[in-house]
Amino acid sequence: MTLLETPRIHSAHEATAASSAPGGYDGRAIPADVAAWVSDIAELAQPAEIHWCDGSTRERHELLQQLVAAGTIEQLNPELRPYSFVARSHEGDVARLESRTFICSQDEADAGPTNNWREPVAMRAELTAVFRGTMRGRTMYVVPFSMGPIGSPMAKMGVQVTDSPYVVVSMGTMTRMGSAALDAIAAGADWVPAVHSVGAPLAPGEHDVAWPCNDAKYVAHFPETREIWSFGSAYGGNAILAKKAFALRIASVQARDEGWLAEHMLLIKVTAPSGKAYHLAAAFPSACGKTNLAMLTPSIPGWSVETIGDDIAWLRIGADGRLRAINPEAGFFGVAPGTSATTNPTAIDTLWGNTIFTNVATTDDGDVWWEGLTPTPPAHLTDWRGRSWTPGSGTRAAHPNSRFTVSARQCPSIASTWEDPEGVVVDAIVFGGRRASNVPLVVEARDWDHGVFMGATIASEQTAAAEGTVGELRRDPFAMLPFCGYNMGDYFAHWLDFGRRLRRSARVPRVFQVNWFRKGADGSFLWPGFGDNARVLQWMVERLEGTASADESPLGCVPAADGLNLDGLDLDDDRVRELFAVDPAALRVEVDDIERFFATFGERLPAELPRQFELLRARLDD
Ligand code: TSX
Ligand code: MN
Repeated sequence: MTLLETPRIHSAHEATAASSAPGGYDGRAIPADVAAWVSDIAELAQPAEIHWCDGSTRERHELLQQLVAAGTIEQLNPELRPYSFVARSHEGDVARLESRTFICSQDEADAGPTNNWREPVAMRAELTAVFRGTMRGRTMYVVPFSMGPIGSPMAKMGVQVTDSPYVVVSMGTMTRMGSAALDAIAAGADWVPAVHSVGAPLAPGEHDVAWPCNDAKYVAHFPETREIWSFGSAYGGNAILAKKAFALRIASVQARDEGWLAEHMLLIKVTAPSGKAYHLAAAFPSACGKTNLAMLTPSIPGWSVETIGDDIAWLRIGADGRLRAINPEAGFFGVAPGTSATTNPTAIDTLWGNTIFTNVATTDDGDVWWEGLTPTPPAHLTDWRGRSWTPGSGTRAAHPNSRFTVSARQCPSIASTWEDPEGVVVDAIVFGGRRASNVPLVVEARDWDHGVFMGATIASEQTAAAEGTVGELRRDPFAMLPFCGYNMGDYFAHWLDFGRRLRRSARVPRVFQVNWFRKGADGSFLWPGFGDNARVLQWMVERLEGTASADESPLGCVPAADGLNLDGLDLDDDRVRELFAVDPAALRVEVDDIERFFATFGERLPAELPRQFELLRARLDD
């Protein structure tokens, strides 16, 4: 292939970089395999320039200025929201695209029935055609990053190339990005290559648009060669490849092969009035209030919750035989609508400044607004599309999937241990979903395998984080349906095997299932949720300590009559009964549905799972 334009290689520190390129930048050595790969991608994508990102504050500042000049982002009023920006995306580039997310394993069965499979050679050919010349007229940024604290035995490296400076600044917030990560790679760490283009080459002299993207979109993963190729979108999960594509889809495959777990889980530290602390890892499908739980302000005196992570956890059996976890991310990419001083005051405090908002509305004085931020909207806004908006217009001011991108360091509830390279010890695992019926407020699994069954049978009513019909019940095992890079039958087997390994070592974490969203016969939520969820955390902690009593139900252990702390809550006994009611007839229908869902995995489904639903059927018939 011939190059139409020879890429010019430079970094934020151009003088040293240009002279040492491609062998080094900022006076550092570029690992030969990274340099060779970058050169191959440049030959294919034909960028006008190559910029090696060092992750410095100055570099970020220059990129932000450039994004303002390009009209991609707009600076908010610095007196109201210091050093913060709003991005308005293309109207067709607002969410993850599951229909365009591909797992390209050699054998279709290794992708499994929950993924879109593409034959790798064919997909490679298709992507090569799509990427040819895709970065013409643009700068290709090389973004070395670490998932997990650099130097942690649990961290993993990657290098993303992208032609979107918006993606670079997002990666800068969400990962440990820059020279230190490249140094770790130079020192011999494995790295995952991730190629990203917005798919909008610029002809000479062509004026750029504010949010370049392409109608044709791909988020392709090659699990066997550990590669990611993403095209056509600059939006969050499609483009910040360190997050869903790497830290979940590719990492889940690495985890299977290396004997650990890469999970769609928040991580919190819960401290009891006694001062004793416990760590919980909790999996919820997208937009179930995971970030709210990760930043919970308990309503009950003496209890505290601190944040380790809000979206992804990597779990491993430590040298001491205990389950340990890190948050591989460095920031929050949270859903804005519904976030308020009542639902999540900690998030509101986190967002005081240094935040990039995407697809929110803006106020006339240059601040942000979204549905749910205040009980009533301001009299006039500029909506997420950039149009004048007034209340009662019948449209939403902010996009339902609008986001904030902010460093975790800014979170007032961040735990001092959140970057502990050894991870925190996980005492309990929690599975949740958004369920109007059938699922009680909290149930404790009878043992690990029953817990795996709970994880495998998570279902949630659809929200706006992905395409799909809002309100529809979707089975979302382990909240990993869109994020598991291999056959989920094998994934269940891996969880069961992981439990066997935990049993051989020290202590097996307890497993719980929660549902904050159960509705009564009158259609209203039965549980106040939010800060009162700390009452459920209290019961879990007391179960761990062996002090809380429980009753057996067909679904598992539920709090005994006086087991759950309801002090100061105005919740009548009938409502509490409804919250924990087990309806055998309705559950039998659900078990049939689970059986049909499990059947889609065929012979890859481990026998333990059908055994678990037969045990459940037997308990329902008792
Ligand atoms: O995040 C939520 N959590 C977890 C909080 C730690 N949400 C918001 C979900 C959308 C992202 C909830 N919504 C929760 C919850 O526990 N519970 C509910 C349902 C609910 C909504 C409003 C009320 C009560 C429950 N309001 C009043 O009762 C006044
Ligand atoms: Mn998520």
